[in-house]
Amino acid sequence: MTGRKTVKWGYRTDIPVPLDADGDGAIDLTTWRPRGAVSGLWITRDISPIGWGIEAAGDIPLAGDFDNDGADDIATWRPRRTKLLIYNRTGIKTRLALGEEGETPINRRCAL
Ligand SMILES: [Ca+2]
Ligand SMILES: [Ca+2]
Repeated sequence: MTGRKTVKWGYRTDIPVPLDADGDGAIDLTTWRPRGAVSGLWITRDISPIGWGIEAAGDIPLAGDFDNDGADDIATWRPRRTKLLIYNRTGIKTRLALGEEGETPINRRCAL
């Protein structure tokens, strides 16, 4: 199989979240590591980990270019409060009302 390679990445409990962290158009290896009541860790290759989102609050990780700067931002959707909690790469935090309890957010990126 040419053009493919296998890379060992993260822990078994990590949640993969495909995103383009640097805006170069290529997906960067990223996972969200749930840590109970402590902020979950966003781990992207070659970028310092970022603590964002709380597993114990039921947060669901997702990513998208919410500020339209060309690079994907990290976010979690908190179903109990129906809030999207966004953390962009410059450290700006935004909370948006979104959806209804019982819904499931869909990440627009595809890992393929
Ligand atoms: Ca990239
Ligand atoms: Ca962005």
